[in-house]
Amino acid sequence: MFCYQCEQTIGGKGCTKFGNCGKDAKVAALQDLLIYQLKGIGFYGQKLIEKGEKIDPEIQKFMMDASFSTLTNVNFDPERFIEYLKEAQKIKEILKFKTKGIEDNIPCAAEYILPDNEDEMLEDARKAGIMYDDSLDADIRSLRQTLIYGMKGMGAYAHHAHVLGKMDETVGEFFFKGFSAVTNDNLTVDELFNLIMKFGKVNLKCMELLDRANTEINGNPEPTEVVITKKKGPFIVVSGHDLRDLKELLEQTECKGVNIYTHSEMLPSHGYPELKKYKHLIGNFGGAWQEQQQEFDDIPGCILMTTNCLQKPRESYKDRIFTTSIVGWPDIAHIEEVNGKKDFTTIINKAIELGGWTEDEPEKKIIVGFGHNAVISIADQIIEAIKAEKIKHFFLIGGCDGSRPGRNYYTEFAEKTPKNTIILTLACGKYRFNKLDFGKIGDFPRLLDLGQCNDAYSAIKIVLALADAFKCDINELPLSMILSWYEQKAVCILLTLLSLGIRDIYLGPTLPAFISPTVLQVLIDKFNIKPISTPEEDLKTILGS
Ligand code: SF4
Ligand code: SF3
Repeated sequence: MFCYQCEQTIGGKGCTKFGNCGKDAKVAALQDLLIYQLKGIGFYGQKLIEKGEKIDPEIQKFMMDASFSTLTNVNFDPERFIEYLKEAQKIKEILKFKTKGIEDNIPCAAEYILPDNEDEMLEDARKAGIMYDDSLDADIRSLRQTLIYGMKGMGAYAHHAHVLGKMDETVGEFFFKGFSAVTNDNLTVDELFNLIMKFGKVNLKCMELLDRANTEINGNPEPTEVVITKKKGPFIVVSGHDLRDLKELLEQTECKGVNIYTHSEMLPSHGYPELKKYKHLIGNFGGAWQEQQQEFDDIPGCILMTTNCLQKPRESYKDRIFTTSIVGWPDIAHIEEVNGKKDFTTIINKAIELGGWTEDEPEKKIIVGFGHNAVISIADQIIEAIKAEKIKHFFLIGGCDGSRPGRNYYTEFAEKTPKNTIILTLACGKYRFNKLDFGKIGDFPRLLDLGQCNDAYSAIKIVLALADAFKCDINELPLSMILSWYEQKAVCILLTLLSLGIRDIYLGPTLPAFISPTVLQVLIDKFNIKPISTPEEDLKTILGS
């Protein structure tokens, strides 16, 4: 196997025998073969799009879901990948039939026929491997992989928008354009780079679509206090990013005496009016995803994993963790949608049987819910505070968490920011420091949480609104982006920020292994992207003192 798609890749180079995430060589091979199939589908689909034909929305959905399934920490179940592979073959044949007559330059991925036998699939997967063609130019490989990882991230966001009833043709069609492009040997480094910038803009559309889906259905997040301590009674902890799953579970647990806790990226759910109205959405449990094996150990309740990031379940909670949607782990109970509904009876009954915590902990709270609507509604006060020099600078500390010790940088950075600066947080990197007290500036808490990584659109909307208010370029704002990456959703967000021309982003804890030295130099030259150094040094560079 060879995989270098995430930040915890072994030795900062690539996982070759077993993934640090828990992915084994078999699943890695099946995922490679699935991406190969998506390239083949992309080729035929793009030909149809160029002829002015529409692609069936079900096929578009398959492209987003299949891409999402290969994202880090989502699905580890070989059976599910074999199903996807078979479905991919059927779709490819349908599209191939519709494009009858194309004879030249058909890529191997398009011509490939999936065998029935699993062993043969695993054998074939070798030629789908990232490093299979060792004569491929390093920069072309780097840019192709960057685009594929971006599309995996967008697959996740498009999936979330789709389950809430929203689809967009430009977004749906990009999967064909992008997967087709990575099979095209004629594309130059410049052409691939330009396509990646176009992708960044398409991903912005996708994030806007998801924001609309979340807020039209659940209302605009509003500042809300969230209990972060345990309450007596049976419970289910909901992890991941899927607000529809959370809502369905809240509906089905009403009056059942089962408390619902958010975990990790589900924390911002407490700010949505249509979710917080459920009194048994009782609080938030635990920290970021990489703490789950300790936090779930012997837990007297159930866990529902709705999306990434799932780690290998320990024996002590294997019988009480459930997956749903695209997420999967072999031999872990999976709740599937049937006729547009999910039946959560099994997990609810199991939670009741386990009995839950036996007493209340002394209560502690934090505040969430500063999405774009909440922040923009107090824009006048923020602008006044900036003009009066009460607020000197904004730091967007956003992105993923992970287990690398270098990630302490983000906590230390937040702690060292001057008292007259505001910290905006986004995604799961904040769980290391969001329970600390940063104080207030006037009426504003110094730490304002914008939401999940899925809410990156909020950050972009706020930045654009501030630039508009000050009649300046976004790069002239007193705002710095200090980003941490781990998986491929962070890749697509970063590409969107770059496509908007945002410069001087600080990126860590390490740089992606799939970025070649030449591509990195292009990013430095065009966007002045900077690897993080120390909090002191970076703060000094940013604030100039
Ligand atoms: Fe390694 Fe990350 Fe790939 Fe898992 S997803 S195999 S940890 S590079
Ligand atoms: Fe986190 Fe997995 Fe990236 Fe949603 S939950 S940001 S890592």
